[in-house]
Amino acid sequence: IFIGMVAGILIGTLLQLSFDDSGDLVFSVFGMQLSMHQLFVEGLFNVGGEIFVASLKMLVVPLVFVSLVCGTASLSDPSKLGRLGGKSIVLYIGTTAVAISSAMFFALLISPGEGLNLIAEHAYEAKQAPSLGQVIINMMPTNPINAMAEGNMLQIIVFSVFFGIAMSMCGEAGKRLTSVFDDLSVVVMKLVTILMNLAPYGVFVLMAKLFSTIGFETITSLVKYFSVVFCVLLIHGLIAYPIILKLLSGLSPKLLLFKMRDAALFAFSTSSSSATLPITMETATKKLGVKPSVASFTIPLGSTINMDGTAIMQGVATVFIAQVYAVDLAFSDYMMVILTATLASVGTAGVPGVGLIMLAMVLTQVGLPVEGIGLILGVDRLLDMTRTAVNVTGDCMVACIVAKSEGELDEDVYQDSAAGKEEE
Ligand code: DAS
Repeated sequence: IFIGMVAGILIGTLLQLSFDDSGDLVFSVFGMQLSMHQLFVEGLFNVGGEIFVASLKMLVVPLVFVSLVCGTASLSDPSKLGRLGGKSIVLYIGTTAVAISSAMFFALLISPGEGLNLIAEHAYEAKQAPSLGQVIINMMPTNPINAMAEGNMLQIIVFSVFFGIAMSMCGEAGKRLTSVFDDLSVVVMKLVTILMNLAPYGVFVLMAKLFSTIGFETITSLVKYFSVVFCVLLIHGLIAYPIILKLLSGLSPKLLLFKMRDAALFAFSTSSSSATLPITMETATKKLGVKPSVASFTIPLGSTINMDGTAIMQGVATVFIAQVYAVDLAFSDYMMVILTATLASVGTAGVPGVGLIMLAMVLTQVGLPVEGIGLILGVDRLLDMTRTAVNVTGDCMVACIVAKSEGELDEDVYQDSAAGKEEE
């Protein structure tokens, strides 16, 4: 997968440079006039990339529903579910608060927006995000089929948990259904494995498309902002997470990061935690030894409410925009940013660019101009890729901590650096 990604970046960059130098070479194929851009960027890369991401997303709803029903039904006592949920949510919110606090600390230290008189070139339409109360009400599905059709992750989780609990209370009928769902789970996970084999090609076309169209010049005007977000993401993923994992579970951080690489590369390539969900689930269960009863709950929940990488971007962007517009934020404003960004991440799904919708909420909360988002839009795609990889890593880390604390982690698998390879 890594080779596919590097090859895609190289080919994409070369194509972009060739377009810049010699324009769009046109040649005739069977009498049709085709340009390089049409053939490769709009053709192979765009179509291939869209199909690959769509195939990943195709598995998300069946995977979450089937594995969560199995996982919930297999829990010996439903009260365990309460503990799982409580621990997961506390850890998700806690790591997000740590993420945004460190982001604002470094942003205030380096002041990326100081002295910049940038004008927003990109217009940005702020979408109104729901209030926390509305988010909690929205979690209850009025129509579970509709929730699945829309891919409403929180509603699918709620319905699956209720269905699984009811199944475990239905004696023989429940046992028969549980074995059906266990078999369905095997088939869905096999689909994930098949997709994993196509990953190098999918990642190649995604990266080639992106790097043949991304404007590098936008990065130069925002190099300080870009660097601060990128560095804090690395600090959070490579320093904060290992410390938290070691402190709370005693597990080896090196092994977690090593085994996360495929899922992180997927997240980086697709910029979507929810599209990466099937790979994250496979990583947690087959490579890290998290029992399906825990992974099937913590991973889907995390892909929706746990977005540490996104919170980091929001922390830096808020300070950056305040500095560019020369608005002095008080300490209480920074506290409000931490609270708003932490809660905002609960209500938004893991799809590309969702971080900007939440950023609009945060800026509004502290009275900063939302059009300031237009200043950073140009470099957001590359940062979205990196922060999605951090989001996904945080999901797996919490799954390991919760599983270990519940005695639901197979440490032999966790310690085995080759675990999960036989599947590929
Ligand atoms: N792309 C989002 C995700 O899937 C993160 C973001 O937009 O910040 O996690």
